[in-house]
Amino acid sequence: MTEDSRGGLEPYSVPTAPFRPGDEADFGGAWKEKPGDLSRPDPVTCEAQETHKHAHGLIRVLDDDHSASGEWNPQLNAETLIEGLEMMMRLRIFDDRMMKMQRTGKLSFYMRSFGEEAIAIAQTMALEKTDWIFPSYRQPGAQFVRGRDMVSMICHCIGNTEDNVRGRQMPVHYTWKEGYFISISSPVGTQFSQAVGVAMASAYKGDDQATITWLGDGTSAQGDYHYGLNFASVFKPPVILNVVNNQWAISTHRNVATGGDNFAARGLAYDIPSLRVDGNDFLALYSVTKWARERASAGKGATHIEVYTYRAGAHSSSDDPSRYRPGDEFNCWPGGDPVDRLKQHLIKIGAWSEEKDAELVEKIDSEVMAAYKEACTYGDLASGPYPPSSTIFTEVYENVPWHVQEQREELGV
Ligand SMILES: Cc1ncc(C[n+]2csc(CCOP(=O)(O)OP(=O)(O)O)c2C)c(N)n1
Ligand SMILES: [Mg+2]
Repeated sequence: MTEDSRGGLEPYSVPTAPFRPGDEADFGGAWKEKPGDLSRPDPVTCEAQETHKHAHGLIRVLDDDHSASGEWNPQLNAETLIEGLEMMMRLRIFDDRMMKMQRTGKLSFYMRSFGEEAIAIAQTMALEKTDWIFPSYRQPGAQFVRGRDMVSMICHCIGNTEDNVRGRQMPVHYTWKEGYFISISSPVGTQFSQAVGVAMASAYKGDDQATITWLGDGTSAQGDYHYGLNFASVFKPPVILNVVNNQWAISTHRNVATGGDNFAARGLAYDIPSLRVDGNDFLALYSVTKWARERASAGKGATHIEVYTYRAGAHSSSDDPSRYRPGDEFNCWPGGDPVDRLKQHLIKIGAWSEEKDAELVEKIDSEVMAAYKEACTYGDLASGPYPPSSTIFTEVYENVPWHVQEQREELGV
């Protein structure tokens, strides 16, 4: 019960966002949690109750001065870190180019990973190459880690003749069999229970394949999230369940998705070890995912992770965040910019420089531009060519049902 403005008691409360357009956003300054604060329990013997502090705190490795420390430091070599930085930069530049394509009518719709680049990239780098990936639309970066060709990704977004799903999916709803990367469904959240099911199948077959999946803060208010957690709790399959708390679900603030301030701790009620991690800290993300993967390999079941971050850009090309939040919120975010933080860390350890960084940006820029030009030779939204209409009817059913066959004949394709 909350007291209303008239002094009476209201039988419910309707949360609202802490800051609205015109307000000054204030997240309380630098993180209070420090890199060495939390121990790294043995992943094989760890029980859910031992992760109480990890679910309520924040696992960090990179400090505000860009040094790396604490038990969660994955001790990655500089080469691996530079690889991670390069993929994050590629994703950011790729996203910017795709948004320009959308704004000039060359593709219909787009969603950027801006501010969240470290998530899919660090977490996928911590996995084995044949682990299953069940992303939301905010983790296309996993495909860079698995080596997908950019031209093929752009062709999908356009839905042109070289689109590997022949225009059957919305842009950014990538699917890529060779990379074990499974397409999201547009109704958000379905990937959670699918991921748990696939992980159960891996365990049943005795494969050493784990499954990773992500959904957003807003989506975690749906039943699919809880069904997934419950099956994971009961059957203990090798699955890594991430809730990406980026503060917003389009225009709905994350405090409408959970009663508390915390998403990670909800996993404890399902008896699943639960961690909360700085989602803009490449090293911490890599480390928690390795930890979860070790549990999966040892047959210890699921790990639940809240990835704490901020959606720096608009929800999608159809959204205008200036309508519902202050324009400078991202600049106030204590987690900073994930790409810049890894870059600064590399500079600090003497493995990188501003000059090398500028060269890399230029190299990626021209790679993306070349991929974009090549993809457009297979067709763009404005002028085609498009996949033939007959593809509406092919590659879905092995035995085409009579009514679909009838529709195909009616269309005459
Ligand atoms: C079942 C369902 N309801 C609503 C929508 C429309 N929708 C698409 S994305 C989205 C917001 C999801 O926010 P969140 O889960 O926080 O993920 P984020 O976009 O922040 O990564 C909504 C409401 C949808 N696609 N499916
Ligand atoms: Mg969100």
